[in-house]
Amino acid sequence: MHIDSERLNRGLAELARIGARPDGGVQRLAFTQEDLAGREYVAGRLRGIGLEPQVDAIGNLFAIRPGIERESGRTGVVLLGSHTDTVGNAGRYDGSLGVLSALEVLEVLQEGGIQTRHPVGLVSFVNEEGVRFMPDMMGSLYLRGDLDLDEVRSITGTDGVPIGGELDRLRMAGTDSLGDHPIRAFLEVHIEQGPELERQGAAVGAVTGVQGLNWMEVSLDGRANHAGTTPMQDRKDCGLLAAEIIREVRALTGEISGLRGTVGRVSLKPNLINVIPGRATLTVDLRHPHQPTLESSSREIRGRVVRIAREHGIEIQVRDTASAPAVDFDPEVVTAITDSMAALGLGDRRLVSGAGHDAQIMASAHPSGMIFVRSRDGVSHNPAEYSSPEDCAAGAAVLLGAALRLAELVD
Ligand code: HGY
Ligand code: MN
Ligand code: MN
Repeated sequence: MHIDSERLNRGLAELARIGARPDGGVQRLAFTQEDLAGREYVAGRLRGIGLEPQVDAIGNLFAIRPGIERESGRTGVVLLGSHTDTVGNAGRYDGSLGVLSALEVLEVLQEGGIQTRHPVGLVSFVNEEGVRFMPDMMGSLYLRGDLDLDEVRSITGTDGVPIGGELDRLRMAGTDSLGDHPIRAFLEVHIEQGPELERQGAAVGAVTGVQGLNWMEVSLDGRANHAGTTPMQDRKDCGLLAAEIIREVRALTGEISGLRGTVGRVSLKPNLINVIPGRATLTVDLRHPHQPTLESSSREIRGRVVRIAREHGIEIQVRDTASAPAVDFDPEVVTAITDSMAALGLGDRRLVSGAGHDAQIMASAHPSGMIFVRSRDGVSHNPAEYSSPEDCAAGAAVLLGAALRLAELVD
């Protein structure tokens, strides 16, 4: 029983054509036509192997292949998957590799008529990236019950559009419910998006946990004024304050070991050459593997930016927009992964994820784990994102082995 590398990598190329950009990147922002087309591609592939795709009320796509045991409290679905939505101008592997690896495992089971004790399923979560609609990891948060349907539908995007309107416009919502199925374990294949596996010369690694993340949105309200007539000391310049906040985030990362801080989005208003920015909105993304340190760092940066704004005489609002605590993955699931790696002669590398993932959300409700695939130069969220066909196939092969261990192959 082997995965078909050519089929897996052909799928990556086909999916990358959906939302393809002239520079070789891909863009399928959540709840857009491209996002829907990507999900319909996966649904079509599921039908092609005789599995009925199902969709829940916010667009999570899933399919379940029955085991020989009826689902009950004692058994549950070994769920495999990730996401197919992307950031802006993304690469073609982030998320897609996990969904297509899950599809490949199901295809191997179907074509081999393989029987497992427990059901095996695929999920493609909506809006993992959270770049248009926050919070990120929205599909898995909804499955976990952190968000209800009305909450999700009322969330407005950076473009002011509500999710409910997009779901209706795209007819992307369904009436099925993944939450009706007990889940035995969740497994996610994902590119590492960092430099560790490449540094260690390893194609794949078992992920032992994920660092925590906190997102904030900072809104500044100063005073637009004439760039030529306004004396420097009389200005309430939100552009200057935004720059000082960016510096302060970087400074804090120099004071706290292991803290990563990013100001990824800055928008100035009115954003015109001869007008002092009267308003500004910026995002702060903080990450740390030790949850108490992440929390104290978030409090610290919040206090600092409020103090700096006061010194400028500028109004400031800081809003928490997403948080995913640091998690450790389930030892039984990690062992199923490392046993599968060993059986394939793929080493025994273990690592903590720097990026957030749906598995991080799933881990607090179900035994979960992740398999990382080497990223060339550690680059991601960039059209230059690349993992070799061999490494992608290795990731899917480890997934097959781990899934069979958890779903219990029936001879
Ligand atoms: O932000 C992240 O870590 C993930 O790519 N959503
Ligand atoms: Mn991802
Ligand atoms: Mn991502």
